[in-house]
Amino acid sequence: MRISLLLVTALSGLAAAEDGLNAWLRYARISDAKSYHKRLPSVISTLNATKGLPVHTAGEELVAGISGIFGKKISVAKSVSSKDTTVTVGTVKAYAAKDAKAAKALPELIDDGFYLKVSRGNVLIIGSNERGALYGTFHYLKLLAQGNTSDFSLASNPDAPVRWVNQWDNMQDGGTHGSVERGYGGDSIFFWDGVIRSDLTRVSQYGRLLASIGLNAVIANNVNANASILTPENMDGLARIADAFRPWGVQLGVALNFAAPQLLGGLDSFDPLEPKVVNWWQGISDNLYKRIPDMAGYLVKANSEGQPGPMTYNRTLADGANMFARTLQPYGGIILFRAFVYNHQTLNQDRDWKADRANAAVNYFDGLDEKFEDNVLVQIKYGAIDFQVREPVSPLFSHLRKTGVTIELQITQEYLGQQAHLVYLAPMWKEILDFDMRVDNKTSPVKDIVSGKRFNRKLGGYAGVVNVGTNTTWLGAHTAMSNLYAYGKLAWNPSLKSEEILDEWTRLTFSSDRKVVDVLRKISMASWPAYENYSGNLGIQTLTDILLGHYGPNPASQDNNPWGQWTRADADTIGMDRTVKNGTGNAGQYPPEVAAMYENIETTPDNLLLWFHHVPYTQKLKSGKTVIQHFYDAHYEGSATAQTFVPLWKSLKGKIDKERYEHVLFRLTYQAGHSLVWRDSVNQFYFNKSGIPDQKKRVGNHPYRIEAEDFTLKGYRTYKVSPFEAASKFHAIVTTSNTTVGTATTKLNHIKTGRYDLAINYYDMALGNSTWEVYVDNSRVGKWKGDLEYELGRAPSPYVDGQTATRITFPGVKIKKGAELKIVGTPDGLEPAPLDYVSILPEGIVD
Ligand code: GCV
Repeated sequence: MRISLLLVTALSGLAAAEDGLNAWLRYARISDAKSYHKRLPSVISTLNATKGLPVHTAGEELVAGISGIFGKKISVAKSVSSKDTTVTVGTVKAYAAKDAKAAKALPELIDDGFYLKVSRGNVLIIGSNERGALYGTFHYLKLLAQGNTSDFSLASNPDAPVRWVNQWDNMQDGGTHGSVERGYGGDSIFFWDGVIRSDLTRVSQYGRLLASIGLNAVIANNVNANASILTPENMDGLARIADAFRPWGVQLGVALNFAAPQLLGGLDSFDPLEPKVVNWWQGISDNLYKRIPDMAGYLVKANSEGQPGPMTYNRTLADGANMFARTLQPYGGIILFRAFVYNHQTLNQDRDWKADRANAAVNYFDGLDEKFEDNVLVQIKYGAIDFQVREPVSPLFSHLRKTGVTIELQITQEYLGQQAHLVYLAPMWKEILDFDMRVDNKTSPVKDIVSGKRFNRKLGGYAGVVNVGTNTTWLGAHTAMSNLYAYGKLAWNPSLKSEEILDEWTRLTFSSDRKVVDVLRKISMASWPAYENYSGNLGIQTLTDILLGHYGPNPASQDNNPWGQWTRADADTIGMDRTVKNGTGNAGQYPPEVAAMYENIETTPDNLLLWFHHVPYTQKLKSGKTVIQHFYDAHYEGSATAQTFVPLWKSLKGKIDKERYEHVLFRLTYQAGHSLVWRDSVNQFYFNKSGIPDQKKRVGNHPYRIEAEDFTLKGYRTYKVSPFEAASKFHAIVTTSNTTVGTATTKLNHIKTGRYDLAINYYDMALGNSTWEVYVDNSRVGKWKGDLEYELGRAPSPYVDGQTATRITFPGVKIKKGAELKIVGTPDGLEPAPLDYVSILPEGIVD
């Protein structure tokens, strides 16, 4: 009963406003809908459907889809006459029971695969299993939603069996980084106040989205796991989550805290070789499977970033993983054991030129390949460090031959703009998946290592850190959902092209209008290169604040701490020397052909130059530019590209519903402003460090700017910003107290009378909601509030820094020569209405 209620709620959401909840499954009415009716089936026949299982769900989804897209009411029939055009859905087994001969003639299907045939209104959707039948149904509905009713047939099989989602949801708000660690779309849809939520409607809706892109399991709780997930009450709650997912063919898995036997079980040890510990875990697995017979398995982060693990007892990582694996074997479960193992406390950049976090995974896992149980998969982040804007593929992919692996991708944009910047990630993932590791000098693309093909392994696949939340947009921004869509699509078929995935997503999410598809393609395909250009290029990593929110610029934070995301930048040189000859030896962890390429500066691609080599700023790139000039130029180019997103999106006005049009416009406008913050911070930082001027004389030279500290101040005072580069000319102004209203005035004697874009750079901290008003000759041009912490889900910051720096622009303001410009800042809470500068920009100029 509970399950069917959830289903009804999920499906009835279809008619809701365009708030993003239905993402790409809107089933929006197609134009000229009636003209399709005769080409559509008139009844649905579900073979052997059981309520609460995917074939039954498929029937309901077909009813909802065909009614939504075409306004045609069809229903699931008990019996079907030969006169009806029918959509038949079921498993191979059920189909064979009905028509053994026809079932024999089906193409080969592996687990989760499906066969789909459309023939003059008759449709056959046969899955290798229930899940496959649902996947085939979604495939058919996606075609219908794009107006495609043509006859065709297709057999589709997944490239890899493991296509999982990892959510980093804490049991409690205020856990590591809030309710969802590195989540920018609101609170957890699973947990609240230490327990599983009673209303799991959103979980069911999430299951629907995941099933529609072929994803088959979810770890709902954070890898930084709280042992309390395993209390009997929470195990019951987990069973309810599994119930909510089951109709969608999505299995549930659990992230474990290695020390749970001690933390929760009251044992005096969590040594994986101690029988009492092993028994304790066996009891946990038994109890979980009693409640969730189809549980997918476990995810474990051990001996990393403060998490406990087997090495606490001088046991190997394999000893740890195998302990869990054996408890799962009676039930067919698997364990994903993370390769993200490193010590964040002992690395020392001053003492040891050869210290390197990028070496950790291979160092820890070497020698263990033969030792893992068959149901252990090692889960490897795509790069050797941590989800940076560009990293070489993790060398560990080439070391494990016997052990299955999953590649960990991050859909939530932790280091990549936190959904406040649009960054379409499929092109980056494609580069990684297509990268040829040349193991044994043979073709070895990462996608074939991951799927298991390259080393003949049965198990392997994908784990995507998604981190949706209660926001109706799921990820915090409508456009960020193209990344989730692309993740599912690539996990099913990594050979798809980024553009084709995107176009399909756009048509389903927004509109099939050619212009809409073109504009989203233009913006999205330009977005990763732009972000790389303005946030950290040449393989230097995302130059963000790694000690605080991982969001805004702060290059200095990379170095001089044990986190190991170093740049080793000094006055003359920059980059990590990872060569074998002279550096950390990391290049040597790759198979010989790749190692040779990275060892040699001549053959290292420019976009990874500073990942592998420590060079002077004056080092010439293959383009002929110096490293430092490339930095300057790239930051200008990247942020210039981000400016184009706004007019491109505006050209779609009227073609997108108002709610989503405004939502996306707001974010793209913000991104355009914040990309300038990135540009100026990083450029100022390296100009200051190297002392080498920009050949094009842009860096540090902004003729349209008036620094806030140069205004006449009343109730405001000058404030030295830290890090210095987060403010133009290193200073901002703040109100003299948090109850004093500040006024900053200046005379615009240097401009000609005319229309200008008035751009104001200010800081919106998470400590209050200051208000600013701007006047020209006492006439108010605008007023705004510092409430971005509610509008954007990105990590909040209480500081005047690169995370909070932002821009607001008032376009086309008429200003007379000699006019008085006045800004009034009213502090709120502890936010002192900070201001950095004002730019009076002639039309067409952005600076
Ligand atoms: C879940 C990075 C993130 C952490 C995350 C960790 C991991 O360090 O910043 O939030 O913790 O990776 O993947 O385990």
